[in-house]
Amino acid sequence: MPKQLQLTALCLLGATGLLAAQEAVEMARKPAPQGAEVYFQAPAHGATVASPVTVRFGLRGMGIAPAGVDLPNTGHHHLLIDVDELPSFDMPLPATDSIRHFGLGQTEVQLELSPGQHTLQLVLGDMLHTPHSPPVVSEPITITVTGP
Ligand SMILES: [Cu+2]
Repeated sequence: MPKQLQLTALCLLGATGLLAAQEAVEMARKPAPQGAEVYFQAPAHGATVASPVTVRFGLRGMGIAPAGVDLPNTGHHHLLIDVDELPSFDMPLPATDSIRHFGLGQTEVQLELSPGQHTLQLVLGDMLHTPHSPPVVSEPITITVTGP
C-alpha cells in the first residue's frame, strides 16, 4: 500500500474508533424526553432558613423510580450540596457528603446545614446513577442558613 493511502486508512480507523467511543458513552446514558425538568419546590432561591432545612424535589416530564429499576423516562434524585464543579455526566454519580443519592425514590429530605450560605442543585440519575442524555439538571439555588 502506498504511504499516502496507508496514512489515510490509519486516520479513518482513528476517527471510527473515536466515534465508537462517543457512541458507547451516549448509549450508556439513557435518553431524557424533551422538556424534562428537575427543580426545587422548596426552599426558594435566596431564602433564609433554619437548619434542618426541608428540601423538596420537583420533577416534570419524567417519573421517579428507585435505583436499580429499569423503566423508560424515570430516574432518582441527587442533591449536590455546595458543589462548584459538576461531576462527569458520563458515569455514575459518586456518593459523597456533597452528592447525596435518593435511590429509594425519595422526593424530600431534612438537611442539616451549617450557618451561612449554601448552594443546592439537583441532578436526576438513571437506575445506575448516571445522568440522562441530555442531563436533567436544576438551576443551582443559594440559601442562607441562620445560626443557632
Ligand atoms: Cu443515585
